[in-house]
Amino acid sequence: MKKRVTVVLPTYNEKANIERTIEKVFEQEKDIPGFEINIIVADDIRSSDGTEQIVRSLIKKNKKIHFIKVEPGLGVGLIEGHKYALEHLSPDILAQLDADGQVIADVLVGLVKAIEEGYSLAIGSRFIKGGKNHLSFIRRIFTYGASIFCRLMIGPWDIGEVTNSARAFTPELFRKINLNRLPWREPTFIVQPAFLHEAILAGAEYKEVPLIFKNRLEGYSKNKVFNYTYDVITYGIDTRLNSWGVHIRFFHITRRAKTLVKFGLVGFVGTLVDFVFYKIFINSFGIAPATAKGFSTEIAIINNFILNNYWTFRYRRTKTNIWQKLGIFNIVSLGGLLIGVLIVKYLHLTYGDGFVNLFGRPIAYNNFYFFVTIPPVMLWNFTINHLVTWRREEN
Ligand SMILES: Nc1nc2c(ncn2[C@@H]2O[C@H](COP(=O)(O)OP(=O)(O)OP(=O)(O)O)[C@@H](O)[C@H]2O)c(=O)[nH]1
Ligand SMILES: [Mg+2]
Repeated sequence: MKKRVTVVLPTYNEKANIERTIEKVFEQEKDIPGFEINIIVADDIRSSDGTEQIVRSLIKKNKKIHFIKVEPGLGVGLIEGHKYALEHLSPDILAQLDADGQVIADVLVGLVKAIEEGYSLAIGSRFIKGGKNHLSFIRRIFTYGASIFCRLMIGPWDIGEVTNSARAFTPELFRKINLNRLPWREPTFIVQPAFLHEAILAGAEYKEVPLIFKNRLEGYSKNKVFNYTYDVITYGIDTRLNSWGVHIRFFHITRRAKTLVKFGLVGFVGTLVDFVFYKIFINSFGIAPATAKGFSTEIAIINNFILNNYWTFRYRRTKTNIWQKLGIFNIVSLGGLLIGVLIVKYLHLTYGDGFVNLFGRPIAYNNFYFFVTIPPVMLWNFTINHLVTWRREEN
């Protein structure tokens, strides 16, 4: 009876590479006698280039290939892939590789052998003898920078490679890893260093084996180096704080803060839209300030909904569809609209129409009425939309 190693290949638009990668992986079977290879392609639901069709046609000829569709994010692809393997394939070793042909597939042989030697985690590494990194200069700087930073902040010092997916581990180790703490659902590559960290906390005995990393064969990179840097730094700080006993979920907060920053920018644009229409309604149509504010805000609401849905909260999986969200967003924003209208009404009743001279120019009171409404309305909007409209689906 042969032992089985399952290899997860996460894909996101890899039609140009997936077939060759699968072939190369199966070719390694001859160098790991006693093992049978099974492949799980974990294809991102956003993949639209026909990766799925290619894999499905390969599956017809080869039952050792499996296919799952997964939610966005590299971490989701990897973790769901391993979960699938554990549920359906009774693997002896879990492995994972990039699907774009960048890693020379023979690393798999080294990975499997390390597990056979008794290690519970094998790491494909560009940092040890025999390993190579053929990326562009900028990307190499990132690889080195991330490595040094993670060794210092997260540890352990003796692991060089933290940012590559080429790894193998035992099912026992995988089951011990605290997936609730691992930010694997975040659509960022942080899962690579974070998984390593959690594996070590779970008691992994590790070994690095040489990995040769080329430039990708075809297709385009999904690695957003800037975002990745942000995440590596905040994750590193998070783990360091935790090791000092400061449990403030720094990584989580700074990732959420990204959302808050985006929401703030949308709010800013919306406020400009609101203000422009508010002034047009007052000056060109002679509409009273409070009424003008009501109409201009509704226009801004629609503007903000579109921006938030397709940008700020783009990756949020919610239980509601877009029309329900638009409805909820509108109801929620009506709260903000009401707050705005009441404030303008109150100020208008109290102070009336008038002008102040600012830098030699007369500025209408209604401008100030408008600006007073911004902070309370923003606060209301963010809180409620965060908690209600784009409420994360619970699992
Ligand atoms: N399922 C899934 N797979 C992904 C996602 N992002 C990347 N991948 C796959 O993960 C692997 C690594 O992604 P790459 O874009 O090659 O990242 P990289 O190797 O750091 O960048 P390059 O050097 O430019 O290729 C590839 O097989 C991708 O198709 C994702 O969001 N979901
Ligand atoms: Mg790649």
